[in-house]
Amino acid sequence: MPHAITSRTLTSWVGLTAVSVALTFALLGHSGSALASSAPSVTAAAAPLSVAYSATAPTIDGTNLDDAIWQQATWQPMPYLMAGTKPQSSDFTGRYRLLWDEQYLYLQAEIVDDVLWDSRPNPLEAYWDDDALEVFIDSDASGGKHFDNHSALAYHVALDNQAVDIGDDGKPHLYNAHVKSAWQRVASNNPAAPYPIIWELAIRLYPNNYTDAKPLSPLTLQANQIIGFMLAYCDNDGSDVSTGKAPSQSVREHFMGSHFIQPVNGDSNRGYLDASVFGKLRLSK
Ligand SMILES: [Ca+2]
Ligand SMILES: [Ca+2]
Ligand SMILES: [Ca+2]
Ligand SMILES: [Ca+2]
Repeated sequence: MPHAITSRTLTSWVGLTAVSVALTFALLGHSGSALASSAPSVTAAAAPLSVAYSATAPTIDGTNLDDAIWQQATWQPMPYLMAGTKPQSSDFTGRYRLLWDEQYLYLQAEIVDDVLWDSRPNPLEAYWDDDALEVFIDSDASGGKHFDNHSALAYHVALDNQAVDIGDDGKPHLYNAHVKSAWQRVASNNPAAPYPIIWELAIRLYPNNYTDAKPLSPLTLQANQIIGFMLAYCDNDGSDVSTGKAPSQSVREHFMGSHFIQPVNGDSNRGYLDASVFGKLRLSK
């Protein structure tokens, strides 16, 4: 097993004391950005989340929560701790909404993160210990082990908008053709504003038997398709650097997700291994 993966597995144990039941979100003090006041109970066993069809494709540019296209979609929370420690709302808070058309699953997230951290310039190195938006996709909701195959993918979208996952060879690879990504900070004249990030993705879905040796064409999405899905955020603010750790060795502080994962031996960080812990989406039209 590569050293990097060992580090990640160990990370999941460090400081993990309990699964968060729900975060109580603080209301954010800027227009149109009040996060949910309480988190619904979201579990992998819950009914599929209905995702609305959009006849007009949203522009992926990391702007505009008020875009009429996105008003068709319902905000969903990211309240569950999967590794590390539970953050204050000013440290991390996230919510997201989804749309689809025949070409893409679209995602708009609003992320509050007090410090943006990208200490490893190599996009293939310990990307989960830099800030990253992580999207888990299982195009046919087959579930099962996917660490080194593509029956499901865990795209770690980094601050440079590149998408990384483990390939069939057990090593990290870029899958930038699968995920179009853009993010920006929200400007405000309020000095107390959290300056959240609007992060937008357009995600291609691929067949269960996609391989790196024989990449297949993306799927044409269809109404009533059931898709395995989770969203997570790897939050590192570099706080361990101030206590002596080298930036290249710093470890993410919080790994927060959209779905409750039943821990195994105390470990809730199972999404990158097992697609059976994902939630489900139904494409509605
Ligand atoms: Ca943070
Ligand atoms: Ca990096
Ligand atoms: Ca699958
Ligand atoms: Ca951060």
